[in-house]
Amino acid sequence: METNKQLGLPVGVTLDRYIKRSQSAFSSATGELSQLLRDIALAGKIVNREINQAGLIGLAGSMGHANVQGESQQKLDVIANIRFIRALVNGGEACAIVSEEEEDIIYTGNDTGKYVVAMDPLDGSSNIDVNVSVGTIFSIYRRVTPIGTKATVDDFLQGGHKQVAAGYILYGTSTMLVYSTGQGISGFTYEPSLGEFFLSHPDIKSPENGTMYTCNDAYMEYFPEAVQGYIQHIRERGYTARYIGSMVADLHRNLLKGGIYLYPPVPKTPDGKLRLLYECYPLAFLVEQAAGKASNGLCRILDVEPVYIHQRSPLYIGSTAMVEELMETIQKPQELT
Ligand code: FBP
Repeated sequence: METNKQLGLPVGVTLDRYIKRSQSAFSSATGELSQLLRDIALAGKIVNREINQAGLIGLAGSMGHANVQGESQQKLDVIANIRFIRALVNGGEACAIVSEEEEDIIYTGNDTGKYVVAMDPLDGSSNIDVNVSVGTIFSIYRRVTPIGTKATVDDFLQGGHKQVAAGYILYGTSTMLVYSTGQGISGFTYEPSLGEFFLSHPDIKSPENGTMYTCNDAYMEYFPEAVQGYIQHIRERGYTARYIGSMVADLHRNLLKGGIYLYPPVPKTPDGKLRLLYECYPLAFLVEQAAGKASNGLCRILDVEPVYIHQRSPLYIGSTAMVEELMETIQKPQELT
């Protein structure tokens, strides 16, 4: 017979409660960043519902034209963009937004807002229609322009170290929100019947090393020679390849199990494919909080100088030992052992 203890087991710590507790650790905290994180989580819940129902409510498929990056824009790219912008406009904490789906800075009308947000509303768009995991990536900065004035590009080009928070939402076998405010990184799993994110992965630490590498193998012959050498070398060591083609899903797997994600420069994208402000910086911030590493092949991603809002960068990110070995190989290719 069940004891009282077994009945009514706690369901867990909600994201809301966790944000509140984290905020109380900072006497100077005013709650605005907390509210911003809640606004992003709310938009994530709505986008999650629309992704799940896409095939039923005509949300699957392409818009039939390209986005500002010249990539085919999916209907869900547009919807996710609308949902996150609306949540940030209504939330009132963000004064401006940079989105992968928009050429220019989006002004929310909240000039009194203390924060700006850079985001990739739906990453891995090529996988949306085939029911493969996709994600949202966000990066938050405290503005440098005076509160009450119109934000400027300077608020976005502060550099990766100036992020006050970053995270991703993974729409996968379950939907998870993983974020950091610079005091470690935790993951929350969405419970749709309660409409709540619950703490499921407290204080994530990425394994120091791994045996999995993640890259688009079709471009191997175009990768820098040292990178080809490194991949050939770890293959000989018996490492395995995993590539979903949705960076958030690939990164999340490697974060928990150990591994390295590589998107080197290739002739088609000589500066790298991935965008610095809303893909590389936030994921580097998170992975470093989990004791991993992220580089552009020459320096830490967080040290890369931002010059313009849709700037691209090569990206090598994941378990410390793997990224370090790759960096050594890039710096001294002849010393592959
Ligand atoms: P989007 O944000 O436009 O989806 O682009 C990023 C991305 O889809 C990553 O998620 C993924 O890792 C990579 O591009 C796939 O690129 P490729 O199709 O060249 O392998």
